[in-house]
Amino acid sequence: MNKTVLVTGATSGFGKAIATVFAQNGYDVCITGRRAERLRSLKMELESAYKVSITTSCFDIRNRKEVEDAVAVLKQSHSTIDILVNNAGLAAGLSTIDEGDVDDWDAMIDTNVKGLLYVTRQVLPMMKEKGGHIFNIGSTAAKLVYKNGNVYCATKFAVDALNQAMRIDLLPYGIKVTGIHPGMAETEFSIVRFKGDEQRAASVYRGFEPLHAEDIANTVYYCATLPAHVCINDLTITCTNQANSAHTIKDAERVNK
Ligand code: NDP
Ligand code: 8X3
Repeated sequence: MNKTVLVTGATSGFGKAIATVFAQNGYDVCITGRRAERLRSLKMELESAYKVSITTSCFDIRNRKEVEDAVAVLKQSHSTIDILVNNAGLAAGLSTIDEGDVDDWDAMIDTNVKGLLYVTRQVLPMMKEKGGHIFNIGSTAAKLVYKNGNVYCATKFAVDALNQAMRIDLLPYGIKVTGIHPGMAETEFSIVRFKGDEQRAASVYRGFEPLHAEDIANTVYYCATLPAHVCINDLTITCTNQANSAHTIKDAERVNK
């Protein structure tokens, strides 16, 4: 029987790439997100390319009842979830704390922190018996606050704290917990942050090669396939032109172009 991976936020970016790499390697994958059409087309694409079963589950991770109902449905078709990738998340806006939009703050806290907790709480009973592996997608913003990043960074610091807490609490069950902390990656992340302004979003990555979603997917897959006694606790991954969340250079600034 194939192992099963549940990936939140699989309609785009990292989540879509993570679902794809696991399907390529023979895992059954449960894919979630709010955009039903994207879930349907990814299911068709992966099932026609690989001999795996893809289950779609469309819900808003901020809504506790929707999360509970969705995982209850998954339980009817899957006795176990071997790997949970808590990936769904967003940044909304970029401004000083005194000018921040409170609705943006709610969206980030509700999605990046509370949504991750809701899903984890519901999935854990499906993992505790046999052990498993939880990946929490944090960020370089979980390690160093940057200007105007305030609440987004706070949510990712919270994810980092939850990585540490889960690792302690889940030791008795043989559940590995890995925090993955990517730097700048050109997904739909900045389009969402800048509310659909694609030009502003593209300008974030101009002049250097950022991470690609596949770089993170391959890293998650690597961590997931290590021997049973080995757990990578925490990984920070940036493109070569980025040192941390506050220091990135353009290719033109490099001395050895
Ligand atoms: P994308 O915007 O491309 O993907 C975000 C995913 O999250 C989508 O599938 C989206 O699905 C899902 N999502 C967002 N809100 C909700 C919600 N309320 N309910 C359910 N699903 C939701 O961005 P990335 O792939 O870049 O982001 C993935 C994760 O990586 C996030 O946690 C982000 O903070 C983090 N990250 C991103 C970095 C980057 O530079 N790109 C760097 C470091 C971390 P849908 O809209 O269909 O609901
Ligand atoms: C996403 C990358 O640099 O906007 O976490 O914080 S950044």
